[in-house]
Amino acid sequence: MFSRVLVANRGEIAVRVIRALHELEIEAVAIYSTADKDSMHVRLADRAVAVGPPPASQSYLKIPSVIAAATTTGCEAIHPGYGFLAENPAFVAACEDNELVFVGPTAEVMARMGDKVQAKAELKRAGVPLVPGSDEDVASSSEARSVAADLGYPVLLKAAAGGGGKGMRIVDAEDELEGAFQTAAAEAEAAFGDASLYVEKLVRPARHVEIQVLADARGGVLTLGERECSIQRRHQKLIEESPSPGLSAETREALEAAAERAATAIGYRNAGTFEFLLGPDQSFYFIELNARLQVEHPVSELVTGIDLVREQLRIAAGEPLAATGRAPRRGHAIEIRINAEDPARDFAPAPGQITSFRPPLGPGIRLDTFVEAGSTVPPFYDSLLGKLAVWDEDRPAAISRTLRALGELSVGGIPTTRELAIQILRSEQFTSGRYSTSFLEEFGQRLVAVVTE
Ligand code: MV4
Repeated sequence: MFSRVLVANRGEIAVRVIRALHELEIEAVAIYSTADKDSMHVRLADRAVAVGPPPASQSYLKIPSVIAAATTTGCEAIHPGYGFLAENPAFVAACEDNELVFVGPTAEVMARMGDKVQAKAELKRAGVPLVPGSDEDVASSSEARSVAADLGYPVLLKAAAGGGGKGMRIVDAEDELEGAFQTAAAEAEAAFGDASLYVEKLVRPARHVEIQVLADARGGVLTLGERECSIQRRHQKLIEESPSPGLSAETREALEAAAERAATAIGYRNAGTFEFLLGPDQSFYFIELNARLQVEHPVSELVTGIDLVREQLRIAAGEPLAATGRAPRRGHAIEIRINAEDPARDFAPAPGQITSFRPPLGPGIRLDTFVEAGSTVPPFYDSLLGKLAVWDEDRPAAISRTLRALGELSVGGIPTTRELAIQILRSEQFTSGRYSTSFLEEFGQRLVAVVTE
């Protein structure tokens, strides 16, 4: 196992990775921008290296600075967390060039899976069901129009270099295609430097269900069940849970078998997530592979008892998985993202100073956060303050316990999404489990009105 590892991230995920390192008796080296010099991850690490000024492009995203922080401190490996450099093949290559182990997949697999069209083609060959669509990039709006005519409207235009909803446009009818094509291509070019688009039939209503896997360097694959991620707003997930209330045991096994086949077929190594859309008739379609640890990973940890970060480190160190196949699981887990956002201002980020902080505690509660009373939340990064993850025997008990914990949580000084989460958990649509990705579009206004009145 490694003896010293660089944590190339900040915020709650840097704290989370440092905890896993310390439990394995590995020294943790933090990096920080000047905006984060007093942040919790810096204080919990054994050493910390300044990498630049506040903008991420000049600090956390600056590959030479991050690599230098690792080499000058004698680190053997780098854990990227999520976001920042976690899915950047050039960064993985830079690690390889400097004899640093990247805690994640190889640069080669990452680059292949980062191209969504190529990822779909490889998974199709592995026998994984895909949404019907153009199997290739469409070169022009007229080609998109001809594919869409064959598929039937509504269709979705997606960026080949994209993911997470950027450069995506719903097209309800042919007369909207030209405009949607131009905006989606421009958005994709601006966000990814690549305007390539592909076309898919729109699955609606759909649930967003993802399968967590671990894969080792010898081809061993363990699946850890699903996370239901349909409660989201502008492609930002707000609540995740496992198991999904909308999945039959047969469909769950089919999804896990598909993810296992896919991981094997592409030679995947690391923790990874296969995203699927689930139709109301239990039909399912692969959409994307997330080749990293995800924000919502605690949900899977709570139902399986497996520490995903510890397993990532073991896999990166060349150790085989202790078990493969299906991880046993028990009970129900719910995660609530607590964001520094103002419901009265359409959930605009609301950084600032936290004047008081009371974390929820007690049975079945886990809080992954980097803030405490007196913390300053800088305006340069995402608005995630922390994640409340709750476990209980079954879904109704987990919902009650989550509401109890949200009642205990108190954040003073800045507005948060706490109250919105309470309204969602109390809604009939959520408690019944009958919701889709349209949940907040359909009920968001009403719930926000309750919060802001
Ligand atoms: C879709 C889809 C429906 N049909 N693809 C969203 C992010 C990215 N990972 C893929 N996503 C979707 N792809 C097809 N063919 C629905 C989503 C989707 C979604 C779409 C609009 C608004 C909210 C959404 C939330 C989750 C998934």
